[in-house]
Amino acid sequence: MITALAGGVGAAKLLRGFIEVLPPEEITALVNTGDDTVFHGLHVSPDLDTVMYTLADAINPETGWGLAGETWRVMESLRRLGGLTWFNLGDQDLATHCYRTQRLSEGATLSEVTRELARSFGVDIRLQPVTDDPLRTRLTLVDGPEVGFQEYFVKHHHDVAVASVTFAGAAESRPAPGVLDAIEQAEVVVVCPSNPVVSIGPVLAVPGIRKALMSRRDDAVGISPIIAGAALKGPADRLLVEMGFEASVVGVARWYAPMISTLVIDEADADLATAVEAEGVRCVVAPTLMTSKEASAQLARTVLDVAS
Ligand code: FO1
Repeated sequence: MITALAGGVGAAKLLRGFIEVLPPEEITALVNTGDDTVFHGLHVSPDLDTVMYTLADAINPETGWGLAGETWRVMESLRRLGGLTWFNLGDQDLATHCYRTQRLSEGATLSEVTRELARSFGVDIRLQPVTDDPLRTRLTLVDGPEVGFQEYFVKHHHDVAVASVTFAGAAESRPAPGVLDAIEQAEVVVVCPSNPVVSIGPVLAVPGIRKALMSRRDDAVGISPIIAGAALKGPADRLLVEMGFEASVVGVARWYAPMISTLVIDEADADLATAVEAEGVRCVVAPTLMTSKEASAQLARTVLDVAS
């Protein structure tokens, strides 16, 4: 049984690899909800949906989010109306948000709704929001304003300098039912190659999670989302530097050292293996670029081999 801490795209690809090598019922993904935002009155959960759509082989390959074969009639109509269109919601994807919002309004928890959606998409792993309580990543920009995650990531194309990151609601939030058990009972805990600051950061901000992870450090394996000093997708490298860490596998090792005993880094960073181990983290060098399902499956096998 493995428990994986997951953000968006990188985590989704690795989990897609894990379902090639393990029975899905042995996999629990604890997914970030700090990206969640209400658009047009609808509750959008980008990381939960990116993982779910990827595991269902339904992800939009062009964008890495939303659904394949998407149409955009609602967005086109909204544009004509002068509505909010900087955050693109495809017609099929909107159904997911309508369903989620309707069920939440009926009193269902985000965990329950996620289970129902995963079942509808034929996703058999345990897809688990880290908390059912409100959790919202907020970024204070160097030139002043505080913005929500999607404003930063999409509206500003994460191309603005960040002074600090906070997680609104974290202090009052509780791990969703079963989350702490999933960390305590896992044979292997995996920290997926997601953004350490704004994807894994919110997960660690939920009270109780960090402590539970630290108690499982010996069985916890991380995979670096940084290869050769850069993030594959998104602002992980920028944010690490802005938070005072190196944009390198050494910076990632330092960020995760309290929670993981092993860090898997790409062959491109083999020369930094010693520097990673100087952070008190065992270093394993392996191909980490997940350019295909087979590459994802191979990385999943590497993680399981390393952990055993
Ligand atoms: N990312 C964008 O860059 N532009 C978008 O218009 C956009 C829409 C969108 C809709 C649904 C969804 O689940 C994700 C979406 N994303 C979009 C990605 C989103 O910003 C994610 O939070 C990031 O991928 C980070 O995880």
